[in-house]
Amino acid sequence: MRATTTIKGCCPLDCQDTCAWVAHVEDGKVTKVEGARDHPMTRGVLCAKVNDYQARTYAPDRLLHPLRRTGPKGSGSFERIGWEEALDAIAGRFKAIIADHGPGALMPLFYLGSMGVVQRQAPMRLFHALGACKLHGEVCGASMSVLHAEGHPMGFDPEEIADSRFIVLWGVNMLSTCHHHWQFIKQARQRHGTRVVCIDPRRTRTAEQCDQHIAIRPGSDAILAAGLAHVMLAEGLADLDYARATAADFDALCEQVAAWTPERVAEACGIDARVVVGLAREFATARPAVLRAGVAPQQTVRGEAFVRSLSALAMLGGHWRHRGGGLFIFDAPAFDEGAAARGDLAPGPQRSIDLSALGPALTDLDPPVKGLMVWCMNPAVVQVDSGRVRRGLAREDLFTVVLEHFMTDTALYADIVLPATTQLEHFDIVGAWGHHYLTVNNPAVAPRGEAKSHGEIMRLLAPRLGLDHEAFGQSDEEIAATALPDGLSIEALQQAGWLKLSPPRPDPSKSPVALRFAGDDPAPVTSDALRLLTPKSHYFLNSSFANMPRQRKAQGVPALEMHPDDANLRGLSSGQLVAISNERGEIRVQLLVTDVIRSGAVTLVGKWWSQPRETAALSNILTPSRWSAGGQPAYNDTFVTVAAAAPAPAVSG
Ligand SMILES: Nc1nc2c(c(=O)[nH]1)N[C@H]1C(S)=C(S)[C@@H](COP(=O)(O)OP(=O)(O)OC[C@H]3O[C@@H](n4cnc5c(=O)[nH]c(N)nc54)[C@H](O)[C@@H]3O)O[C@H]1N2
Ligand SMILES: Nc1nc2c(c(=O)[nH]1)N[C@H]1C(S)=C(S)[C@@H](COP(=O)(O)OP(=O)(O)OC[C@H]3O[C@@H](n4cnc5c(=O)[nH]c(N)nc54)[C@H](O)[C@@H]3O)O[C@H]1N2
Ligand code: SF4
Ligand SMILES: [Mo]
Repeated sequence: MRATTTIKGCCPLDCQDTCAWVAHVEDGKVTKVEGARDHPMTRGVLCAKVNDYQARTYAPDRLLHPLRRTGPKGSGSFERIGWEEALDAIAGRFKAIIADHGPGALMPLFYLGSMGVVQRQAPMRLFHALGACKLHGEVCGASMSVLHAEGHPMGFDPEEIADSRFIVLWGVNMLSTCHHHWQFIKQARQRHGTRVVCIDPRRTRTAEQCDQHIAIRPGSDAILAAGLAHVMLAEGLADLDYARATAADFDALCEQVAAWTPERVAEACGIDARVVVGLAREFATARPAVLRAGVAPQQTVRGEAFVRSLSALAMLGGHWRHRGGGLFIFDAPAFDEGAAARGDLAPGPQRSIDLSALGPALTDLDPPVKGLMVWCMNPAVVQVDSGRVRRGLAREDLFTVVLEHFMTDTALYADIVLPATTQLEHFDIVGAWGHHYLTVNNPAVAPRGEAKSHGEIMRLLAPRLGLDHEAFGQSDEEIAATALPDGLSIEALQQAGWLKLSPPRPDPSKSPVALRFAGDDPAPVTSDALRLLTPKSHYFLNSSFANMPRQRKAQGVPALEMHPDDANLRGLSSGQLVAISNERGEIRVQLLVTDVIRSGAVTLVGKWWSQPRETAALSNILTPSRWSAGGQPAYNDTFVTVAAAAPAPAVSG
């Protein structure tokens, strides 16, 4: 029998659950990863994306050596080079850019491909110390961050939801996107007979498990919220004392909802007026209710109106008074991830670029960005208006470095590609955006090939860039330690595996905030335009895993879901190839006629890559260069026409 050792680690992916795992190692190879049984969120199970994470580490198409571009940008022509050569080339080019254009011409770009503190923040030390650009903004939930910064509480310990008496899952597909939260819903149902309502234009696998599904017209959620408030005030169901204490402008609030009668709301939201009244009564009389909201409804030009309306509703109901009540969109353990980036190394003020607007950053900025380093993000697939992003990435005068596991659409545009370690091969600590545990990840095996951690890449680049501060000599463990709260050491965290670092439960009654209900109607729709929604897929994590055989097979092929009424109007039927188009471009996929999506909207699930050709479906070719006032990319303000497409002629040869 071969000896198996087990190593404690955790999932690095951008998901609310941050699962702890146990990696099983035989003969220096990870044979499986299992969810940690004793972790209060994970409880022994990983999700359908990650339960064979080792396959990602051992994938045959994994990047294992540095590469240099040899053909046109985007063409995929690269040659293998050594690390010395790659690092010298990057440092040489970065120094030349600084000499010619100043450090503000160098741009970092990273998001949440790994949520690890070291993988995310270590490279930022270089950019800060050089006085290069820094980043602000978010791709994902900029609206909730804006409201949070204003003082609106956005979450609490999700374990409390086991004691909620009424749960509204508002634009969240929990059973696909954060399924470890479902256990608390189950407990609430068992303990208290709690009813669960789902508000989503699509009948998701989550909606199917709820007591009621309200298939709202997308983009009209703030109006529904105003309608619920209208009924609560009209029927004397609001918690007026609490609302007066929390709202900076309570009378204005009442005025805003006066016109939103159930009938008017029903018309705007495409639902029944009785549903509005029923929901308002249940929500108002539960002690307490929780609004458990997701990300997609924020991803419009009016994202802040959505979040602000839900915050107002939770306060009007007085739900924050009780354990398990209030609004939950996100919450996180209390530690300071940003400290690991060492912003204090900056010699002076830095130019700051919105990380969610790479298209404008690369095509519009003056003075232009001349050097770009990307890690933990696949902007050529995930950013809005990806045609514009690609035009930027294709600029011959832009020098681009990409740190990656795979040859993604973004890596195809790189001048230099560096192979990064996976979570089984490096040390890191990982926070969460849906619970309060900070979890440690110990490396299970040595890196494959020549892959390196981002801490190591930082340590190797720093001296070449003339940076010699002690911050550049720190180990990955020391880099991680800079993010820990006072009194907590990496050793103590490693000993424990994970620690609950709960922030205090919010008490909105202590500091009034600006509550508002949005009054304006959702974007007008022309007769044949359909709203394109591009929600998360069950088997991919955004664009991650779209190249992995098991996950691809399980996800199937890209397909456009369309309601039978909309299909009949256009004479379209299931299985045929359709062209989805607007002024920015066109993509072609199979049609699936189904009533899982309400009429007026169509859904293309999943972030597919441009390769292989048979499953190419880059939905962000169609999404607009538009952001909410708070900087949220408006993925879901995408209007398209759909028509039959002749199949592309077969290529002979
Ligand atoms: N399996 C899987 N899990 C993931 C991810 C993934 O890609 N795959 N991604 C991770 C990330 S980065 C995030 S941000 C989270 C997101 O997690 P969620 O917020 O759950 O995911 P979304 O798919 O963005 O949106 C949720 C639901 O909102 C609905 N929706 C769309 N527009 C509207 C609207 O106008 N109103 C209402 N009420 N509903 C609307 C969609 O149909 C969808 O079912 O998931 C994380 N977890
Ligand atoms: N149309 C549309 N677009 C969307 C969305 C949508 O719903 N619809 N959702 C948006 C949302 S909510 C989000 S959060 C974004 C997500 O956008 P991204 O954060 O870009 O997420 P991924 O697509 O998973 O890409 C992450 C990349 O990081 C790489 N990676 C993972 N771990 C590491 C590591 O340790 N080191 C390095 N160097 N690389 C690593 C992965 O291989 C992957 O290519 O997409 C957004 N884009
Ligand atoms: S993606 Fe989310 S649910 Fe899946 S293993 Fe990672 S943290 Fe857990
Ligand atoms: Mo996200």
